[in-house]
Amino acid sequence: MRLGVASLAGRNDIARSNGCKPTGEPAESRQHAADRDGRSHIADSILGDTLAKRAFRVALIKPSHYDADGYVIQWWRSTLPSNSLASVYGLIEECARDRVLGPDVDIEIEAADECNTVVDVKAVAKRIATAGGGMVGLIGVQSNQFPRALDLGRQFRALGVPVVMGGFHVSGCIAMLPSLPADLQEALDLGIHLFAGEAEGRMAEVLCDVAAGRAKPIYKYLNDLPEMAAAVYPILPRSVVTRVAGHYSSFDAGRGCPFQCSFCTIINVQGRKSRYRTPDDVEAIVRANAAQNITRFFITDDNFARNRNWEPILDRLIELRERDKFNIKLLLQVDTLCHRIPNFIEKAARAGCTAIFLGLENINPESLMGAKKRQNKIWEYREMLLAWRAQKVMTYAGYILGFPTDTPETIARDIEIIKQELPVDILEFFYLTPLPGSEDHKTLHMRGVPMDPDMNKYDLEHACTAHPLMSKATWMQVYADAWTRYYTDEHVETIMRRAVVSGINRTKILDSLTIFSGAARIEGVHPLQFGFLRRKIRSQRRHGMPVPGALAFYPWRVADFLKVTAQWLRLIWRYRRIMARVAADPAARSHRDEALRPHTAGGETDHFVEVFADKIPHTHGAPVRAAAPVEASA
Ligand code: B12
Ligand code: SF4
Repeated sequence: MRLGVASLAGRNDIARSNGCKPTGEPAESRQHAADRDGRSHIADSILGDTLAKRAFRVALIKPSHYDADGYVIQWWRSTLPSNSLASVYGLIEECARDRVLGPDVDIEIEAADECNTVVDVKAVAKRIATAGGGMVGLIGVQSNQFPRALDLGRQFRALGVPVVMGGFHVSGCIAMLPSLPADLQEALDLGIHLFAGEAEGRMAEVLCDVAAGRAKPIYKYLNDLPEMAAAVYPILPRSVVTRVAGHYSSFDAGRGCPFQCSFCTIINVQGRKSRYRTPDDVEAIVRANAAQNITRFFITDDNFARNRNWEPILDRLIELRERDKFNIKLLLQVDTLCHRIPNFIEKAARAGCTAIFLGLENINPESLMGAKKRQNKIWEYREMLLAWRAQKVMTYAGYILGFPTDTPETIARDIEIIKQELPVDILEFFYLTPLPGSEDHKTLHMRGVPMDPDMNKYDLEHACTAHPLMSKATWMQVYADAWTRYYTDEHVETIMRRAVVSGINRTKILDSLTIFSGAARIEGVHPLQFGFLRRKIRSQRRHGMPVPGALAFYPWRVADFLKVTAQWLRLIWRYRRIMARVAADPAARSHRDEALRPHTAGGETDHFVEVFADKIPHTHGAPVRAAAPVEASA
């Protein structure tokens, strides 16, 4: 029997008998190559006898990506939730509620974030077959996750399972490039359907098409961005959320950012106009999660400060916290001008914000201007960071290495300046990367400048194109050195002292320092991808890499595990001792240093701003330029 065709034909029946509107081509012409070609016997046995059932099972998988050895980066517990997964889960749940495949067809859903769950491809395919049909959705696939997503898609296609893939790689490439890149074409050749744009209001169409065996190769909705008000909201079952340490869930309170940073993909996919959820929707999200005993949220807006509805949303969250006693804790992403918005920081803290991510990106105005990040005004950094600190909110700042004028010396100097003069807690480093979907990527692509063809490396932890002043080896060394330079024991102690005197939660700062200091250096992964207890599955190796024999793999894995665990234990022990010393020191409660010096708003210029005085353009509000640059302190 021709399995995949049979299963699609079966769904065809479901879709037709239940009124999904047909959209064109005859079913046979729409079968992708992989359907027409021979398929494995497993597929035959899996999908064989199940067509009579009236259920359609959707397996949502958020792919991870590969480490340098070709093993999937996954953990017993991850540290950050996937909002893409929650968003798409909410949309499929809506389709299930609305019975979009007909009154007699149950839509069953399962969801897995590969960062914290090992995906058993055959078992998933079997569950889909047992249900009577369905599909796999590869969710929120970023460029660095595309090779892994393709490998998963390849395996599911070989078993005859329909696969649809969405996310920033698909959307970014289709939004910015004049033609389809080879990797997206490879996905199409495997019979994987691609979805570009946002799926709110479009998911029923996709499900109906897949169920009817008439899914389009590409769904393109990039020029038609859905409104967020009253849109279906992100949600995940508790069993999925609890696989994230700290049981954080997520939602986006809005999309779109007005700025124009040239390395950013977001503006080219989600647009520059602020689209936002209503306070009622946000309350509904909080209540739905609280009903599952989940009250911690990562609000994933790239820039919550530019969400035009930030104030009524925060007011509602404050009400839920203070009046209804929901123990809400928030993690927000904001920009470096947010302190200028009256009441923003104070209200964020009252709404439960305990930590923020912000894109400091660099302290050299020349680099910021070059990347069109004009809104980052370094002479306001200290005031902004102190404003968050005054509210006991911890700050995580992203710092990009590899702007055109960066050299090992300037980077070393700048990190020392930050340590001494800026009251930021956690600094995380990234390579400047031409991410598909960004203006930078498009420019290099159009000019034919070589870029690494391996998308797995577009994780901001690899040098993906040449730097004008540093060789690749030097740039890599600079990246490795940056972590070591910032997270010295001495500076870790200073950050702890600053936290104690500012009343920032000690456990939180200790845990974050440990993770951000160790993730890149011990595990070889960026802290944003970190989790607890690394898993390496022998058989889940990158396509094309040999699966090692058990006798070679397990002894290596045990040695690897013991080495890494010993390194972690040493780091944990060291940092705990430092914190104990700081906590016991009465002087810590009155600690002062240059970074904590109160900002008087009296027009004074910070020392580091003077260092860059000749690079600051004549922008409104910039301090008066000093005659000559002052010697840096590093
Ligand atoms: C939250 C977030 C994270 C979180 C969680 C990941 C997640 N996807 O939720 C964390 C912190 C883990 C993370 C990490 C990283 N991230 Co991130 N992240 C984001 C952020 C801010 C929001 C994601 C989100 O929820 N978007 C909203 C959802 C609804 O949009 P969506 O994912 O596109 O999904 C919609 C459509 O694409 C479509 N869709 C998606 N999947 C599917 C599947 C099917 C079947 C269908 C029909 C439709 C469909 O429907 C969805 C609903 O409309 C985005 C920026 C952004 N604005 O999206 C960056 C972003 C996705 N991250 C990015 C990057 C680079 C990273 C990192 C590599 C490094 C870093 N500095 O952040 C790491 C590595 C992650 C890893 N390997 O796991 C880039 C990716 C660019 C690219 N070309 O790949 C983005 C775009 C930001 C940027 N710098 O430009 N990230
Ligand atoms: S501020 Fe952030 S989201 Fe906005 S354009 Fe710049 S990098 Fe992108």
